Amino acid sequence: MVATATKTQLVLPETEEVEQKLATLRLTGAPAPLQLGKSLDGFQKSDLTPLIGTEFARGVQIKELLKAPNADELIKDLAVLISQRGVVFFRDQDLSIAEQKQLGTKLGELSGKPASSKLHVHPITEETSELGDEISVISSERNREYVNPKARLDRTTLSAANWHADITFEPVPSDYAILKVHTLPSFNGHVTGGDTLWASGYEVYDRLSPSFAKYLETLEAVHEARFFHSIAQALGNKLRDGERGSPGNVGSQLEAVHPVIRTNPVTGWKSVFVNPNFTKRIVGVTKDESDTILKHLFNLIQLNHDLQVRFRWEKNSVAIWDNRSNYHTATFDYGAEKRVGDRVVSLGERPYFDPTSKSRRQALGL
Ligand SMILES: O=C(O)CCC(=O)C(=O)O
Ligand SMILES: [Fe+2]
Repeated sequence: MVATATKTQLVLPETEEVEQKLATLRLTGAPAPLQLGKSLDGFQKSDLTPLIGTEFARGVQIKELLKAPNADELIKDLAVLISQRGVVFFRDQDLSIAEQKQLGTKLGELSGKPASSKLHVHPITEETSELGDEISVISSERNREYVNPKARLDRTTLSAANWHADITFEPVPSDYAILKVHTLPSFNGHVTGGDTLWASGYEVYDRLSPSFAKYLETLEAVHEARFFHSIAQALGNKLRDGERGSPGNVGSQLEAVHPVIRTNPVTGWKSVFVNPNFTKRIVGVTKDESDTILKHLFNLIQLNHDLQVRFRWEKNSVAIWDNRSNYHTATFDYGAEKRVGDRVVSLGERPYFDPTSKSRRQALGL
């Protein structure tokens, strides 16, 4: 059973418009968790760690899955697999932008996302973007454009500060994201560097004591990303304040309130849903309490390498992850070289907490 989305109060006055839009939308996902079917059984794949990450064998092409006579069954099972394993990898993909967008759309549609949730348009995507509104180009060169060298001493030197789930500042955040990296840095003559790491929010939940978990289940937190205003300015782009893939994602406030513990509608499992990049404040407690609780939750994400997986990219590797219950972070261990990829982020349901849902370990009887 999936509970209806809880009503949350956004904190800025101009978000009233967003609140009204949200009230008109049906924003829950599938009525019950989905079972993983057998359609992908014939494809060779291996789990990269016990907790998170599965890699398909070389030769499996997403393009072929999309074209297969049982494509809907395959893509639905792929969605369930991604939601269960957190992130799934494919090598050597011959995948066009159109196919990447088609997959981004189908993963959510076939696993029960609300009809009003489409592909996300990032607030800093330029209006004349070559690959279209729904593609974010992840580019090392572009990153360098908006880093102000004068602010060097104000930036953290701790790489683990950048763990996040994508776009949680949106009232209707992401279900899945698909990143294909086609240009990679090299060192000593071979491709290396720029790995990405993912962490399991399901396991973060499972590391809480039952009484603390129960308390966190009553809380909501503010997610905010107004730093994108200055990035858009530095890039010379107008911030996208129209509909960003959902009628619920509009305006320039870039702020939302979400439950601290979230139920994933596809698996039915609970996860911790706060992240170091975007979550600023737990609502209804003192600032000191909020800082202390968030610090502990961020530590669980950042300091537990046994709930993380690290992926070494090759040219045209593809990663697909579930943003509802996982975190990720890039690695900037390369110099002036180019690293470029294309990313599609799809939108899911309005985050909710279902008190009857189970933790991952509970559900798997671990
Ligand atoms: O560049 C990467 O490895 C990941 C960047 C990122 O956070 C994303 O694509 O959502
Ligand atoms: Fe990201």
